[in-house]
Amino acid sequence: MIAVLAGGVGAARFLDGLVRVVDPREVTAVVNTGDDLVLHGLSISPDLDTVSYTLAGLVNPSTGWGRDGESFAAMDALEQLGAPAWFRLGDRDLGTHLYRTGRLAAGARLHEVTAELARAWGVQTRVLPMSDDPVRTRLELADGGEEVEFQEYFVHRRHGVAVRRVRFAGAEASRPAPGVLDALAAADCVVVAPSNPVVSIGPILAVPGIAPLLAQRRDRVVAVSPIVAGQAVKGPAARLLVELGGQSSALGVARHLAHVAGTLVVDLADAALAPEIEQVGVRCAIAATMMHTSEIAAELARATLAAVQARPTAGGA
Ligand code: FO1
Repeated sequence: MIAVLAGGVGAARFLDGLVRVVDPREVTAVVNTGDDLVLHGLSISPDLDTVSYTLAGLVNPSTGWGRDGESFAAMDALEQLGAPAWFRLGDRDLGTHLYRTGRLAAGARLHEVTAELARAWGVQTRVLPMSDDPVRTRLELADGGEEVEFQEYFVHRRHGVAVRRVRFAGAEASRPAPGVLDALAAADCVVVAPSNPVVSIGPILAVPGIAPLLAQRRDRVVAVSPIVAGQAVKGPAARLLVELGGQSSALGVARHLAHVAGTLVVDLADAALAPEIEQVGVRCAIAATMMHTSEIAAELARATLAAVQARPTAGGA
């Protein structure tokens, strides 16, 4: 069994590769819900949907999020009424949010609704939210100190503003969703997908119980760097690492995740950083990490598993 800590698009592409090299039923994805929001009265879980749409073959391949072949008639109608339209919800995608909102209002828990959606779309991999409880990523802006919600920062302000603090509201009181700790404890290997270490993996690690369990098993935990040659493959990972006092490099990722991950897979372009990464106590493996195709993603998944399988366990087995 393999468990994967997952954010959005990068994680979904990695998972799509992974299920080509191992039985999809042997994989559990533990997905960030810190990006979740309520908009137009609807409960929206972007990373859960990105992962499930991708594994179901329903995702929009050009954006990596939302559904393929979308129309935006409902969005146009909302915009005409003066409702906020910066967060683009396609008509088909809206069906997902209507379903989730209705089921949650009827008393279902987020992990149950997520499983129902995945089953309906024919996803064989187990997709779990990190928690059923609300945890919300909030960013304090460097200029003025205003605190904004994740999607306000990421989409509305196009992650173009400096941040001085990130917090995960609700995390302390949250519990891991049913199945999460069992999956992480039983997994032969836990992969930290190439997602933003601060705002995608950070919220998962902030759910009580998850980071201590991974720290205990760090020999079995392998992360894939989302930073290549000092740049984020997608999104604000590079600048957030720097703004919060770290470095925008694979070495910065190694330092950020060293408490939970014993191994880091870095891109071929970062091979020269291997000695410094090993110096911070993280074993370094090198592979092609730019997932331009499903075949490259599958090859990356294979290399990631090999990196941790090659590592002796504490007992020397
Ligand atoms: N990302 C955008 O850049 N613009 C959008 O309008 C947008 C809408 C959206 C709707 C549903 C959904 O599931 C995802 C959506 N995303 C959008 C992506 C989302 O903001 C990010 O991928 C994640 O939250 C970060 O992982």
